[in-house]
Amino acid sequence: MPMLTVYSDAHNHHQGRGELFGGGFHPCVERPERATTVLAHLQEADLGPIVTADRWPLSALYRVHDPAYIAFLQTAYADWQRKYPGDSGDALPYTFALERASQPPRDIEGRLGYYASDVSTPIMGGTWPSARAAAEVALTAQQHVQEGVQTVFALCRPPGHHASHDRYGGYCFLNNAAIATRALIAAGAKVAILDVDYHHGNGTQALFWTDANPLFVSLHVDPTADFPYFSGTAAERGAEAGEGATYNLPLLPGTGWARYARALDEALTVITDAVPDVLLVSLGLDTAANDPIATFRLRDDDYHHLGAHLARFDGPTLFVLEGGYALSSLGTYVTDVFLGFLSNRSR
Ligand code: OKP
Ligand code: ZN
Repeated sequence: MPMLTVYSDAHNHHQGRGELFGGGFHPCVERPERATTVLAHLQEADLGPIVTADRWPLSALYRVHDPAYIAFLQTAYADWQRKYPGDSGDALPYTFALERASQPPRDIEGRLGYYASDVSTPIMGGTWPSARAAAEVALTAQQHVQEGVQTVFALCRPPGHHASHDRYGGYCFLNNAAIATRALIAAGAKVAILDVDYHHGNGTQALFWTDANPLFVSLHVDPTADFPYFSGTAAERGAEAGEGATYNLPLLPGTGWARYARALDEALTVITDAVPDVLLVSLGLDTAANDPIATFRLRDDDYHHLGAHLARFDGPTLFVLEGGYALSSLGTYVTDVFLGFLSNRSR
């Protein structure tokens, strides 16, 4: 059975110069080549049609994000340029709202710190159009799922799973997976999210913390050891109506395929037991041994296996691209996941 991919070349407008860690400024690993190499490999593998995203109204984003936060994203760079005229560089905060006042401050640098969670996520003039386009890729993809396509890939960039109601960070601005999930739920679907990115999807978890639908299941590195540090333990299981609908499977740094596959099977058992109408996979490829910012040790062949395991769910499946920074392998990892998935599915 073929799959459908949704893409937008508007991701290209978001090209950060650098991110701060380790006491220095480093070229951004979250770069346009990520999406273009994945696209090129999908075209080459010929797994199904590739379509362009439709335009969607901002109301589809307001199901997930604060309108004031959306307005901030739209004007942040112009405000930054007004403060730093000339060659302004990327907008980055330097101080953060650890305790939030009821209103963001007036000055742009204060507003950046109010809405940001880290110094790895630069904003430039192209950030808003790219972030919006990524959300539109996810929205268009979920529309195709609603219309009966069984396997759909939202080739989103920038990624989304660290973005919450009114915070950006971890290279994420709009939570593409959550926006698609809200649209599916609004259409009556019971959704399960499986987040296989190396990093905990703290934004997605926060957005659905008190909701029974969707079920949120995540495999990621132990947050005591790596980003995002402040969420992702097994003890976090949701609250109120959402109690038990968050299921974290943290894994030690250095985890390889054998241990990973056991956790993946546990996750898929939790998901298949819940009998969702749609599975949304937050697909991060930064679990690879050669990823420049991560410590897991998945090897080339393991991405075919990962896809094959995911095929244990036999219903409509929406894949949303998250992280993965090994530029020379990323396209192969993605196509291998789909080759493994499609060859093990009955529809
Ligand atoms: C985004 B996604 C590197 C610092 C990296 C941010 C990581 C964001 C990951 N030493 N900090 O989940 O792939
Ligand atoms: Zn990641």
